Amino acid sequence: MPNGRPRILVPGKMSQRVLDRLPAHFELVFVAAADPTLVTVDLASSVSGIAVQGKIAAGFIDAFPNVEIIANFGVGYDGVDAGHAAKRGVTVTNTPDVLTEEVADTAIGLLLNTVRRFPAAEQWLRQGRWAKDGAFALSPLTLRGRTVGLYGLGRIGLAIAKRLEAFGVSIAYHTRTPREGLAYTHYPTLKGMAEAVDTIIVIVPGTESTRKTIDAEILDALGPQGVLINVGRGTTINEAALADALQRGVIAAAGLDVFENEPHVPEALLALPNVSLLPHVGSASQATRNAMADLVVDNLVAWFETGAALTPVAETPFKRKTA
Ligand code: NAP
Ligand code: 8YV
Repeated sequence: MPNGRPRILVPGKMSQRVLDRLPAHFELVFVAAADPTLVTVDLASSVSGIAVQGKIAAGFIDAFPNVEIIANFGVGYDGVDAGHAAKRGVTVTNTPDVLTEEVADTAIGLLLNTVRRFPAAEQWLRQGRWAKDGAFALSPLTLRGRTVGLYGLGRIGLAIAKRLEAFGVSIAYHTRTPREGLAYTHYPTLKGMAEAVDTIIVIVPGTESTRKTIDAEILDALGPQGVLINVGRGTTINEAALADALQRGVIAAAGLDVFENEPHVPEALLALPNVSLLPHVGSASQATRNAMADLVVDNLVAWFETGAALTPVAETPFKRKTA
């Protein structure tokens, strides 16, 4: 802790608001990427905390013997090896709640874009085709009469469900544990839900238990009128199986905000007309990203000033040890 102020490391890119606020409380140091080979001996021993907007693997955590806290920019912390952090006694924090409503708005927008083809309709207008060729084609799909199954009904899933109620669609969900006091139908299996609904919205975290669970079998169960929306993580979907299902009409359409290998999007998906694609913009308004940035900084400040983080993840419910 040089000069008595905790040293916070930022590996790679980070929200400018985080970078602007941290120096009021901490000494800030940087490396170009979360790569242990970039860590000098002085850096290794002096870093007390890490602020990250990307990936932190076990080897990078191990490069810092005195690190106490890793503050993740985002509610999804699949990029940080929180299991390893827990073994090392390192706290990991994320940014829940402050982005919930924004991401739910995005999910609804993406659902409407996918079902009613609004992005293609706007292109039709912008390309002068309305005047030249006449009205844009009627959308083969509608939201009317649909049954929407939420894969995940946590903070964001519930906010999406509340919005869907206003659209007059039937609502079901699949989670491992049913939520009490809700009128939505719970399915204990993803397959069971896929068979019962015609629309799935994916809003589960990217974990080993969700990895590639949307596969050919689930898409087949969803059926030819099926619509798949993903605002969770790209790893939850077998993208090759999805592209194949969309090509062959196994399902009707998909809307994706997240991808397995961002920022790269499979050519097979880009080539399809029945997919609506967004570049991971679920939380991407200035106001919501500011709130996320503030929670990253506030977690670090709370840890070093009060001994407890504001929003630690479930794996690391630790309090700060004082010497
Ligand atoms: P959350 O409150 O922790 O909710 C997670 C939900 O997923 C819970 O209902 C949980 O229920 C369910 N779930 C977890 N593992 C499951 C499994 N194996 N099978 C079935 N259900 C499972 O999280 P949140 O705040 O809503 O955020 C959800 C995720 O959205 C984040 O982790 C992140 O990956 C993603 N996200 C994306 C964007 C974007 O920009 N597109 C923005 C923010 C967040 P059970 O535990 O009962 O199964
Ligand atoms: C951010 C997200 O885009 O919070 C999450 O889990 O996916 C998004 O809000 C991302 O974390 C920023 O890197």
